Order: sequence, then structure tokens, then C-alpha cells
Amino acid sequence: MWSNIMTCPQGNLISFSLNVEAPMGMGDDTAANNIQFSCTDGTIVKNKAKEWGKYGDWSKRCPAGGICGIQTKVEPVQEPGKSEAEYFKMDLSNSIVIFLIFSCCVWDTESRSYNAILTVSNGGKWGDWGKEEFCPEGYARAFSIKAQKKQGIKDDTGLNGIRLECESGAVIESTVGKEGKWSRIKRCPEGNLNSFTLNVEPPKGAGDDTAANNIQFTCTDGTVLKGEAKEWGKYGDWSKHCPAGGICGIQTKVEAPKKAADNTGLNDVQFYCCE
Ligand SMILES: [Ca+2]
Ligand SMILES: [Ca+2]
Ligand SMILES: [Ca+2]
Repeated sequence: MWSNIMTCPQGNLISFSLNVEAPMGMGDDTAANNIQFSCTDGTIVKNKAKEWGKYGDWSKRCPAGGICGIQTKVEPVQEPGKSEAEYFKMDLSNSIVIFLIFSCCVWDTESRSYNAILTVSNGGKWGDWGKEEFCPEGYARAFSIKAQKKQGIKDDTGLNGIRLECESGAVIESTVGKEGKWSRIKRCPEGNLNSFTLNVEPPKGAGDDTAANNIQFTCTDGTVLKGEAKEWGKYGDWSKHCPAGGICGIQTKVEAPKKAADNTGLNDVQFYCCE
């Protein structure tokens, strides 16, 4: 029986994980039993189904846009007259009888075709990836940050937001945390932004975490620009440079604020390069 349609509260499906029962040998196999999807806004959606198996790793997330295609593999109904031993042999060569391939598409009219995604490896672990946002045209040549001042005995969150200013003057941002104030804009003297490094505080356990605290960019002319923020953490490795053109889009990972808890605001960021 087909179940009810499950819908993302916001955005669209971007990754999945499959509940699969390991091969039972002579027992009654079911292979895939259920599936769960994650949405752009971090929500996980799944239907009720009997789950004999375990959920495996989550698939990669669509780098932009969302899931727009599906391909399934289904074992045909077995012919009568074959012995269980024969089925067992078949199962060994074909132990997972269902798999799924999803394809991702970028269809958002604000999205652009990009030639690289710049990432760093030291981003914080909390939060959900927001929507990717692109300059309507041209590259980003300036940025500003939203950082929270030192809070003393109260909860610190450090960096909460990053904005890019495009050549056209348009300003773009992905998810932004609620703490902190926007600082003044830092602009490349020539050219545009084309790589970055993130200042991140490692997890502090029971202590007050902030995750990402500050960011530095390079411009195409070699200038290094740095945000003004309290830095509890360390800078990790620089991202790759845009292979051609420059940074034209942004996506941030921000922890949704929890009341009376240890919040961290912005945790990680990635930038898109366009030609
Ligand atoms: Ca932070
Ligand atoms: Ca903590
Ligand atoms: Ca905190």
C-alpha cells in the first residue's frame, strides 16, 4: 500500500538514508525496509514502515538545489519451483535487492552554474546547512560579518553570520544566527574574493562553545581581508582558490538557538565559484 505523502516543511529533499536488513541466509529476506530523507531546512522526514534492518550512512547532500530524480532496483518476484537453496545462492550474488540512486538538480532561478565549491575541514559540528545564495551576476568583492562580543559569564556564540557584497552592489547571505551585530564591510582593493580560512574553536564539552569565530578571505590581487571578531579558536587550512573567476555564492551552517543552552551560532560555511 502506498503511504501518505511526506512533505518538507521548507525547501526540498537533499539526502537520504536507507533501512536495510542484512542477508538472512536461509531465512526470510526483506533487504530494504524503509527510507528517510533530510530536507534543506534540516528536518528529517520518514514514513511508518516495519523496520527489520538498520539505517546505514546518510548519502551525500546535494551540493546545491535538491533531489530531482530517482532510480530504483527491485528484485523480480521469484519463480515457483526453485528450492530455497537456489534462492540462497542467488541472494549471495545479489544480497541487497534494492538500491536507490537519486540525482540532484539546481533549478532555483537565483542559482547559477558554478565550477567549484570552496570548503574547509575545520568547520564546527553543530547546526544545519542553509540555502545557497548567489550573486545575481558577477563575483563577490566584499564581505561583512555578524559577530557577538564577549559575553563574560553569559553564553558566547562568536560568529553568527556572513554577508557577501557582489560587484553589482547586491548583498547576499544564507542562514544567519540571531546574536551579534553586523560589522563594517571589508572590500578587495582590486578584483574579487577567491579563497578563505575559518577561525574555529574546537568542542569544549561541558564548557561554553562558540564553534566558528571569524573568517579571512584572499582577493584575486593577493590582498588578505579579515573580519573583526574575538577569536577563541584557531585558523585551519585555507580553502582552495577558485579555479577561474571568483566567489559568487555562499551557504552557511548555523545552529538554531536553543533556550537557556550552550549555543554556537554559525559553525561552518562554503562558497561557490563561478566563471
Ligand atoms: Ca559561532
Ligand atoms: Ca558545550
Ligand atoms: Ca556557547
